[in-house]
Amino acid sequence: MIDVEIKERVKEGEKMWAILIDPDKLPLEDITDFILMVNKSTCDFILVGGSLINHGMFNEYVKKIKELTSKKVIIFPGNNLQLSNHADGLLFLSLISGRNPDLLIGQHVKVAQQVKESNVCTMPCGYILVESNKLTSAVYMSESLPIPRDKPDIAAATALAGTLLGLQFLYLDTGSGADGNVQTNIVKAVKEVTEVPLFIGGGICNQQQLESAWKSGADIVVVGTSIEKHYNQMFEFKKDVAWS
Ligand code: 1GP
Repeated sequence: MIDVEIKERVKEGEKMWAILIDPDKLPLEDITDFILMVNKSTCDFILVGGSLINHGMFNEYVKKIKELTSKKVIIFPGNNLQLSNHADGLLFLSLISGRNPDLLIGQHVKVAQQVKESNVCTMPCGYILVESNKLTSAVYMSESLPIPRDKPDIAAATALAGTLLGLQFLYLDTGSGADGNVQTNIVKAVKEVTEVPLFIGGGICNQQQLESAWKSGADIVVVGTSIEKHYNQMFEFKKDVAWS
């Protein structure tokens, strides 16, 4: 199961990265070429999801990706319609940085039975939005306030509360296409108080930012927009680096 695999790899000290695909930005007809490139990249996982998906073909989209790759596919849902039995894992996100009840528990209630009946490995994940230099879709669509960028203590307390409630993964995000990554002091503060696998995303666009996130405590760094704009950029991200 992918949840166990990630926990073991994190325990062994491995640093990983994932490519995020937003089905609204990459049309189904372009997916074959893109995934064939992803297969040659060093990325560990493929995440699929978005804050706003206008077509109703999410399941078909994930199925197609799985047919084209042996990399594990994890759903990173923007809402409860983004579900597919073809994925290896589902980040079952609770937006713990916000106070919007629908994203804390409401959508989960609506989809719980369907998730239980699916074959997908459910990964309970505390999703924490952090302020960046501009308003991102994730912040706007979630109707929630992000954690202020200069408040690592609030981020740490939020992460700790989430793990004490039993969440097994954490995801710190400034949102897709953010102007500014999650600050290193926030990542460090969260990593100091929790041991669960930590995803980081938002505005990562080069190897230096990837390594900086790993160094400050991220276990899995997620890259979406910069690769979506220039597909070849995926080959610039390396894993075999002396980052520690
Ligand atoms: C967004 O963390 C992801 O939720 C990835 O962000 O698209 O900015 O890389 P980018």
